[in-house]
Amino acid sequence: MNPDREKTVGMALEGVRVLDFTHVQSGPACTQFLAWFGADVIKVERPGTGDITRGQLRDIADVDSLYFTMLNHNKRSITLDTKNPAGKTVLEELVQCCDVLVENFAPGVLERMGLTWERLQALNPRLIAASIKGFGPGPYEHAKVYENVAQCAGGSASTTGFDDGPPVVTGAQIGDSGSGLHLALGIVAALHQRTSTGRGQKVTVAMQDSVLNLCRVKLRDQQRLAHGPLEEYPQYPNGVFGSSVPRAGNASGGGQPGAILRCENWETDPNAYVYFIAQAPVWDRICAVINREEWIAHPDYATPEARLPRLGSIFDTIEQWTMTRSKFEVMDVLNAYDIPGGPILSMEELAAEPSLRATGTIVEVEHPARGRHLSVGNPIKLSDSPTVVVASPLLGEHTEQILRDVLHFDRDRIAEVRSSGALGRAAELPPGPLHAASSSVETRSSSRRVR
Ligand code: CAO
Repeated sequence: MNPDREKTVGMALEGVRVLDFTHVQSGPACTQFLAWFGADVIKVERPGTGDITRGQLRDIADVDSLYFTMLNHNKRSITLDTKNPAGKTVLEELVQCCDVLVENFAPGVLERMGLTWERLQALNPRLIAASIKGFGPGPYEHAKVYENVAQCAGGSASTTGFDDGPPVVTGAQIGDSGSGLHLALGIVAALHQRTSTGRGQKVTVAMQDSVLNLCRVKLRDQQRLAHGPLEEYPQYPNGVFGSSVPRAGNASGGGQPGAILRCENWETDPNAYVYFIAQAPVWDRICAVINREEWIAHPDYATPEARLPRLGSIFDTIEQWTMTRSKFEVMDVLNAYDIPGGPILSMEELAAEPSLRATGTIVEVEHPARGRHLSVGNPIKLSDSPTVVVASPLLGEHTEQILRDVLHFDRDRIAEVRSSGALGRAAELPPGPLHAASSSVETRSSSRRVR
């Protein structure tokens, strides 16, 4: 790890310093994971505007958007105009004292800044240079890519939705945050390999590849299709299968038939539904619950094969039962019988869910400008490296601190860089509580993390 980094213990990635040259969602999601695990993540931002998401989808005027605050926890921010010669020099000095550089600019941007792989290696042979692009080498390698493009190009959209409708993109950000997660794993692997080789390496993730990886079971089904119809798909046995995997609606992809079924009050509540899995080993219990004991031994229903052509009417019958109860009452019964299923939970319900707050998956964070807001905390729980979620930095909040403590600039050097215009204006902290961030798991009484 970085030799001049002070020795600290307690977090999995303590001692790792990351030059975070990311923006929008995919890259920031990656570096947020690294920061949650204890890496010192230094976010380099353009003076004046910073990461474009600071100003996107704003709910409060002149305050960093939730889009930004929820993807940039636990980081420090330095403003640096990397097109200014003095700013570029500072950037290169940062490269020299970081373990990892992470970027997700459009193809060619880093090279236009002069930071080719060769230059990066010359500056710091131990550097791990990690990048997200929309596509890997191929026909679209120069394309700029956003979430939904990746979902479409990676096979998710063509396999999501209903057979009689158009392709559908999912609300889960599998292109952006999914790619960030893949990149974070690559970085951790490269850090581990460096401990034996002493060398850095390039880590690249294409959003198309990440989405395809998450759609792995659909490529499985594409190959199964060559050997006959996909019997667990709703198209079986009466529909027509073409040459590629069709959209399967809400049918389970896991080999057990499943469906989303209405519950009590579905007419007025758009989320009054449960996901019901007609798992073969508990078929007799399902029959008991819905008062259809005669199905247990009936030749039309007793085996999974016999049930397949009747799944539509079987789920209609089960739904007659689920519609008599709330989704939570249905869940109580299913859990009592060990029948797999899940309530359709709205964002409103998730935000209020006590168990998610207790584990720190939903956290309340105090931000100096916006006050208290909800965020999704670290979903990966390490018993020896618990995450404390800290508010995202204000634009350039740590500029001077980083120049002084990381690059060891003296007053004169800081003044010189500032007068060049490379740093922009220093950020002003608003009055009020200082940056205290807390989660329901662990509350930090100290203000901002001091490094
Ligand atoms: N100082 C000065 N200039 C800076 C700077 C700084 N601190 N930081 C960035 N810049 C400049 C870059 O040098 C570049 O300028 P040039 O084009 O003149 O070289 C520009 O800002 C950034 O360019 P960009 O093309 O990356 O940004 P964009 O808004 O046009 O495109 C995006 C955004 C996301 C489509 C593109 O970055 C991309 O395709 N990234 C890879 C895929 C990806 O991660 N997509 C997910 C985005 S989340 O939905």
